[in-house]
Amino acid sequence: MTSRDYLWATMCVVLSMPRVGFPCEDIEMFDAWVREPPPLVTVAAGYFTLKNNGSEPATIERIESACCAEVAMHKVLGNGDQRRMTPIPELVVRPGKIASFTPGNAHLMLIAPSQPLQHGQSVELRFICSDGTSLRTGFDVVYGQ
Ligand SMILES: [Cu+2]
Repeated sequence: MTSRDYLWATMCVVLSMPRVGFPCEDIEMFDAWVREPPPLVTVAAGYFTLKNNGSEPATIERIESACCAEVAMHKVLGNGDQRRMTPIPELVVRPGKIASFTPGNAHLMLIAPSQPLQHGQSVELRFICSDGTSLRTGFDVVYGQ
């Protein structure tokens, strides 16, 4: 086999391989918003809906942002006075599935913002998947709701 034949053979193998997944890049984000916290409150809640349009599960391991000291995923357990929240260590979204963080169900905690979060602003959050891919999304800071 000449080196040219070898090159073609290699290219054919590469082109015929199944597409390798990039889980966080196949995520579509909807309704990403942060509730403006009351004055002097140093934590804010964020909400979103996302869909995994890829062919592999997307495992979101953590979320980063320059806005805040920390961004955590929490779910709400129980109801009424019994309500409490607990961390979500990772969020797995199967292919074609939707995950919704909505009030009373689950939320992001934006902890210790470096500047007050006020309506009209947008904060950029970066969702990081277990394979190292990531997704940046702007969250609109909204008053009330
Ligand atoms: Cu929380």
